[in-house]
This record gives sequence, structure tokens and C-alpha cells, in this order.
Amino acid sequence: MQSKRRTLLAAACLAACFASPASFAAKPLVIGFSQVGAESEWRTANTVSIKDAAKKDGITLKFADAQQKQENQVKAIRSFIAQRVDLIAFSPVVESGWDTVLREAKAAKIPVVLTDRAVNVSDPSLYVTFIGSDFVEEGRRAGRWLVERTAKLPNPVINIVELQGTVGSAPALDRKKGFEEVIAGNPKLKVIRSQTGDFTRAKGKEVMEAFLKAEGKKINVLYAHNDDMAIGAIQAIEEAGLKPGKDILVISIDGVKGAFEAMLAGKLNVTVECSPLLGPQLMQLARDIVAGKPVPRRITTVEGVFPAEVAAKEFPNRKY
Ligand code: GZL
Repeated sequence: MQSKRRTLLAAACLAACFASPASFAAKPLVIGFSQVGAESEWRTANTVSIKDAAKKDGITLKFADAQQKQENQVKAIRSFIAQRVDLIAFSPVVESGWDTVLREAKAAKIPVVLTDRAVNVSDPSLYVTFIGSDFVEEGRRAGRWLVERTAKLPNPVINIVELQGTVGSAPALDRKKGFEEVIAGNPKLKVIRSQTGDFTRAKGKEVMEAFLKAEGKKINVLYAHNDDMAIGAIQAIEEAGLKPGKDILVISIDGVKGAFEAMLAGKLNVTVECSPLLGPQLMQLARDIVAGKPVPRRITTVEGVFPAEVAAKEFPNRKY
């Protein structure tokens, strides 16, 4: 018995001598993630995707919800630097005001990845890559749907009201830009009111109530920068005694389940997809960057457009 134990012990020591340094040194990757907030169905799905992917990948995720405040994101990034995480990723609530804190991350030699939204910085080396959607193209897709949908209508003018996303955010700036680019050449299509609803249902309803009070039955179309504001606006339209989807065409962006439910109820006409499911790609990116592998400067997600006519067929396939 003694000799058997001695043999086992010797084998264990031998194995330890030849174990690769990595097997001793291998500790889970640590990512600090600063999230915008929990303002919409899209954001909730984005957070679930990131947390699930980290868990599945054995990555330690330090997650901070900024409640849509830039100062909270700056604080979180500074905390991640102090904790010496391996990589920082964040979805910047607005485009500007990041140079100082990103310079601190660079000085600490911690790589930074932008997810979902972009930033305006003086030094492009302040972040390694951006993974997310092309918001200008999303705005163009919304505009193209409207141009096609209204081409044969007899109306001399089609009056549009616009619910913008968070002021200063990349999706709000770019979705407005893309939509305007497409309708610019069309004399029939006119934006008569445009105001931020901050990407939330509550604010979307509140601003739509104000639009209806000011313009009433003159409104033919609502263009909302996300489904949550559109869903809030739909409530306002119904409370004003009008039929959303019929009296007022409703166009929005994200492609969340709530939008498909509204389309199935005949209250929303089209949603332009903006995928929040960035988690798995982000984890792989983090591993590649920390391992020193080259990664593309920008990774754009592939997305579609879902008019109400295809909602019933597509709904069972939706993942968020
Ligand atoms: C888009 C994302 C936007 C969504 C909104 O990538 O930043 O923020 O369209 C969310 O629903 O609030």
C-alpha cells in the first residue's frame, strides 16, 4: 500500500514539474463593462447578451449600470482602471467627453472596446475597436420604407413627426442623418416636429401627446428612433382617438419583441432591426485583443428590415 502511495505521489510531482506555466498562471480574463442604463427593451437584451456570454466563456465581468449618466460611466471606467482589469468595454451614452478618461486607460495600458455606440475622440488610438450597428444606414432604411410606402398616395404633402433618441448619442444623431438623407429629395415628405424622447416609452408618450396637441390630425407619420418610444407614442395616439398604423403610420428601429407585438396588432408599420446580441462577439474580441491578436477597427452587425406584413412569420424567430 505504501509503495502504491509513493508511486502516485511521484507521478503527481512529475506532472507538476512538466505542467505548462499557463496552467498555473491561467486566471479568468477580467473585463470591466460600463452599460448605458436600462432605458429600453433593446438595452435589457444587450445586457443579457453580454452577461450570458461572459458567464458561458468563463470570463469575470465587472458590470456597471450608468443610469444614462455620462458621469457614472466615467466613474466606472476609473474604477476598472484602479482594479487593473484586463480590458474595458463600454457603450458610451453620448459621443463626446471621453478623451480624458480614455487617456487614463491608455496610460494604464488597459485596452478599450466600444460596443453599440461610437465616440468622438481626438486620438483614435484611445480605443482598439468598435462593434455595433451602422445607425446612419438604419435611418436610411426607415426613410426608404416611407418613400416606397407613400409613393402612390395621393397626398400632396405627408407630415412627419420625429421622436429622437438621447440628445448627443450616436444612434440619435446618425438615425436622424440617415432618414433626412433619404427623404431630402422628396417634396411630399416633410418633418414638421422633431424632439427627443430619450429612448424611453414614458418620454415617447409624453412628447407624442405634445405633438398631437400642437398638430392633431395634420400628422400622417411618426418616425421614432427606437421601438420603446414608438410603443409609448402608440398609447398617446390611441388616447387621442386615432388609429396608430392607419391614421398615423408608425416607423421605428430596434426590432424588439414589443415592436412585433404592435405590428401583429396592426399598430406599428415597420421596425428596422438593430441587434443588441453583441455578447459572444465581444467576448471573443476581448480574448483576441488580450492575446495580442490584430482585430478589425470596426465590426458592423448584419441587420434587416421587418414590415408588418412579415411580422407573423418572423416573430417566432426573434431572439430579443
Ligand atoms: C442602439 C442603442 C439604442 C437603441 C435604444 O444601438 O444604442 O439605445 O436603439 C437604446 O433602444 O436605448
